[in-house]
Amino acid sequence: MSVDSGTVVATFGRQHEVETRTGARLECVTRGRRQDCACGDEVAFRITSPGQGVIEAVLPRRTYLERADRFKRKAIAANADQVLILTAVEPPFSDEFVMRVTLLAHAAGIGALIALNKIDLPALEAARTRLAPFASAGHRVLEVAIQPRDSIGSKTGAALGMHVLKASLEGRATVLAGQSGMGKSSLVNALVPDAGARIGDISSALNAGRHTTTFSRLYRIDDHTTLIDCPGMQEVGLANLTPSMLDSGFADLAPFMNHCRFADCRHDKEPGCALQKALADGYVHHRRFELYTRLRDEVTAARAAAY
Ligand SMILES: Nc1nc2c(ncn2[C@@H]2O[C@H](COP(=O)(O)OP(=O)(O)OP(=O)(O)O)[C@@H](O)[C@H]2O)c(=O)[nH]1
Ligand SMILES: [Mg+2]
Ligand SMILES: [Zn+2]
Repeated sequence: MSVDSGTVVATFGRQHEVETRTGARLECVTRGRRQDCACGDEVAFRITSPGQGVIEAVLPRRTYLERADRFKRKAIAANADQVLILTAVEPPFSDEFVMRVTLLAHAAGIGALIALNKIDLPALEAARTRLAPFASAGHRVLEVAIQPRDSIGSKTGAALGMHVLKASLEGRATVLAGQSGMGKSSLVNALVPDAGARIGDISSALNAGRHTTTFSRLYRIDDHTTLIDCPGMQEVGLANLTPSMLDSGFADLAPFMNHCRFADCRHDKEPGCALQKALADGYVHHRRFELYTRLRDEVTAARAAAY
């Protein structure tokens, strides 16, 4: 049987859905147990029976986004150009989650764009304030209302900010990351009309019956624009980062760290610490410094344990 190439468009554990060059879909397994492939991968496959195939090889990747705990690296997506981190006015998002994903993008050498969703809700200012440090660190922060609601919670009105968001996805492969309830499925449905992604209703009583997506999927927005939805990113381990990647990933703090008296400054109580001085002088947010030290300690501990 001949070998052809295609794109991995969905992963369910060890099962992968491959889109062939003619647009057909095949259910595929990987050949070796160690073969790891991710949504977005270009693969060489062989058809084994109608609708089924085997992935023979993963073709060279342009980029590879992954996360890791101290035991295992986990693929997120391959060949992506950027990550879109979706946050929302409500429910509250974790700035630590946002920071972790920007660091994974940094480690993969791709950009991270942030969108604040649900700007129709009243707590907008507080959410903006929490995202301000990311804008200072050089990330683009867009504001949208993908599926605005009225005061009694019915879907109403036109979406806001979608033209700008669409323009920033145009022509790129984008990984969509965000905590539960931020509006990822709503975004997929807005951009890919036949996607049919399930939209959970976080406001429903006790969150009962809420559908959460459990596998990654690549959606085609147009011929040269794709969106990879990656649910299940609740844990964003950074064990694959080196300490220097972490430092440079904090783009707002890194310039100060380079001026500490000691090259191995821990930015704690060392004399001549430029980062502590920047903090005291108000050039650095306390929250950013706190996040930095926490994530640095995690990265250092994970490396000490695993490598
Ligand atoms: N008020 C308001 N609600 C929105 C907006 N966009 C989405 N929602 C609602 O937010 C809730 C969560 O949206 P989802 O798209 O299911 O969120 P998700 O990120 O896919 O969540 P998980 O699948 O749990 O990871 C739904 O009830 C949406 O209708 C918006 O712009 N404004
Ligand atoms: Mg969802
Ligand atoms: Zn220092």
